Amino acid sequence: MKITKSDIEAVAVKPSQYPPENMKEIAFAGRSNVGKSSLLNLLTGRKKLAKVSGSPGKTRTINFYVINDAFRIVDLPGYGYAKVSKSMSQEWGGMIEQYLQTRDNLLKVVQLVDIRHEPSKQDLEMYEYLRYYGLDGIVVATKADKVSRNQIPKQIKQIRKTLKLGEDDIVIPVSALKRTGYEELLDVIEGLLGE
Ligand SMILES: Nc1nc2c(ncn2[C@@H]2O[C@H](COP(=O)(O)OP(=O)(O)OP(=O)(O)O)[C@@H](O)[C@H]2O)c(=O)[nH]1
Ligand SMILES: [Mg+2]
Repeated sequence: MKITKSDIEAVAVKPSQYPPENMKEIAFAGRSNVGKSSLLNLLTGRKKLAKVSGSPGKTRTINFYVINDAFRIVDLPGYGYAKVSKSMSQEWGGMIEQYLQTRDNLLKVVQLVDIRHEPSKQDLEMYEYLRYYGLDGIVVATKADKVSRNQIPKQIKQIRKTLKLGEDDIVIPVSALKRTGYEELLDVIEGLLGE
């Protein structure tokens, strides 16, 4: 699949601001600064579609992007930054959780983790949450340019172990900097949309 058209459709903090459930959606989740917005820009080939920042907590709303007039990618705010000490459920304060729980046209959530680090406790909580709702199965390991080529399999193995991934779950190393890995993710998304 190639993305030839992409546009922001809605910015929401509550369900009344969501667009209608008339297109399938794929959401990006992960801790602040992991590279969710950068991944959206990489997939769409648009450098400035989503705002990216070196300091965590850039995306604070749920942003809906229409892709090829056919489906949506939803860029979620990151977790694990603002109120580190609070539990996941408190921290989400409803916004992300509400979206994940109520959105009938949500197909899958792509969970992003930084390839350099062992997934955090919150990453694991997030993934287990996704598993509970049947939204799991796709993990993107971001910032693959930050580790040497031969480190990649080792890091992926650790991600698989820590997140307790099953054999059918996939981990795709991606670099927004080097623009690598995204074709595989697009193929996976295409497969999901065709199911
Ligand atoms: N080296 C490298 N840096 C990256 C990559 N992807 C993202 N970054 C950098 O990581 C920082 C955070 O990227 P964002 O895309 O804003 O992260 P985010 O997950 O959307 O963050 P929040 O909106 O705060 O949740 C920025 O400085 C990006 O340039 C990558 O593949 N390689
Ligand atoms: Mg962001």
